[in-house]
Amino acid sequence: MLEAIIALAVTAILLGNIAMVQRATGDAYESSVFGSNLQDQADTTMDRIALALMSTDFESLDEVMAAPGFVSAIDYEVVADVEDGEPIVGTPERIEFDLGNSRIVWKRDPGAADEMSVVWTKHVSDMLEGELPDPGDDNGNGIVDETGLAFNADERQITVRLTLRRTDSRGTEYVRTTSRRITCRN
Ligand SMILES: [Ca+2]
Ligand SMILES: [Ca+2]
Repeated sequence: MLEAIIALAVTAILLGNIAMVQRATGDAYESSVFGSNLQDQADTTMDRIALALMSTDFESLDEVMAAPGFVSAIDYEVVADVEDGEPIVGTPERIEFDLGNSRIVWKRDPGAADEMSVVWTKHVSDMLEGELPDPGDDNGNGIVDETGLAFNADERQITVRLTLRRTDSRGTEYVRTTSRRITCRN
């Protein structure tokens, strides 16, 4: 009888351990999926930004500041054609960080009656990873107090930095940051 109880107890402990291991594996799997989805989202958004800015005439981006300055929105015009060496630009477009809604919004013909806007991503961090609102460059990237989407100019290139931040149902926070240096068309 005692042996049977011990055997049962051992089995129960064993089963309990297996259940715990399975649960832990499930958690790890879910969090890795959550994290990699957020990374994919950051990469896809960066690809879209890069594609837009690559087909832009650098001369038209005069408001983009050099380090340690930055802008969190960029107005540009896509080069539609080149005639006698002069770029013919198309409709104005804008990529902006909507801080209040933590989103990046792309706009075509901003401010016009037929403005078109598309949300490129949600979950944008208020500040870039490691940067704090206190004065100074907290994350040591040469840009001061940069937002979760930040553009800055360097020679004829634009550096784009992006941080996405999202909390899962268990309260675990995921942060994914990506940056890219983009060479404009002209
Ligand atoms: Ca910084
Ligand atoms: Ca700071």
